[in-house]
Amino acid sequence: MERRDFIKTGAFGFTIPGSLMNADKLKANINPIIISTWNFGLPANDIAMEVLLKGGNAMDAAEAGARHAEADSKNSSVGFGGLPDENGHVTLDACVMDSRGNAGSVAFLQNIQHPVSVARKVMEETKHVMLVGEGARQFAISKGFKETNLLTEKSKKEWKAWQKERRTMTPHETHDTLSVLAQDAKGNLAGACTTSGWAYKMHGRVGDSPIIGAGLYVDNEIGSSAATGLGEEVIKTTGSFLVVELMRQGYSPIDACKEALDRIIKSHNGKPDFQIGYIALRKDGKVGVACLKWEFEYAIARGEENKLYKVKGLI
Ligand code: SD4
Repeated sequence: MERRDFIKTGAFGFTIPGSLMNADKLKANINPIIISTWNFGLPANDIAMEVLLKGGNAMDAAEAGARHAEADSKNSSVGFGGLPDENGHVTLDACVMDSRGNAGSVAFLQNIQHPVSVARKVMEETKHVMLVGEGARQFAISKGFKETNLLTEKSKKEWKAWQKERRTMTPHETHDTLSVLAQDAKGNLAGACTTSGWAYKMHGRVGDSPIIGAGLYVDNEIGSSAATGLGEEVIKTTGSFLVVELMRQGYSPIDACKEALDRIIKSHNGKPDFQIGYIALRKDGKVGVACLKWEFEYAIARGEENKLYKVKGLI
């Protein structure tokens, strides 16, 4: 057998996509690029790109983009103004990952407007990766974060209306996580993910967004990926890690997103009734996006250009 064929077939006999041989030789893209989920990814991209164009690194950019959505009271799925859990509490999940493989995360955090920045502090100023609930809140306060009531009058009104029926909402009806993947002028990758989670969830519920490898994963050699949608299903498939690993195996960014979704489609007999979207950014600057159903919007910024795109669901 020729050596080339051997590599393609793999030691265990399964077929590996032909581009595998290139995956570990990816040449880093050095033109700053940002990709973010949903339409509020557009303003997040503007802010993140400003950071990159001023020479900031990918982590600074991703955090800045995420902070923009967290501060926006009109955005009912992230930070201030996020819809609460079934008991009326706004509980936030967020994580960050940088180009050196460092990670930080907070989950079930209350009364702190910028969970993404608390997550970054966990990453940079503690020996841990993840803090949750009251401990995360106390940590934030010790780092100078101010306590804020995150439940706006608008969100309170919607929650009160929901209480009359207490209908189970699916995340795609009410909720959209902001994930930001950034690549800076040195070609380094970083990402951030932030959400108030599934609207009217059980008190204490944590989704995929603060789970490293589920809501977000960054591997500076290969690429990065982030998820939005029904967190429970993303956690069960280690979604973002899977997308990055598939890119390592030679899948293109879009095929990696599709393959990760395909596994979910199969495990739901071809008929999942929820939404999941993945965004992926490969080290060479190539982007891929896919979603399960309906439509999914995402924004890509390259240099001066920042545009919103739509992708249709796989099923
Ligand atoms: C979660 N993934 O908490 C988040 C919600 C979301 O579009 O992204 N909805 O499960």
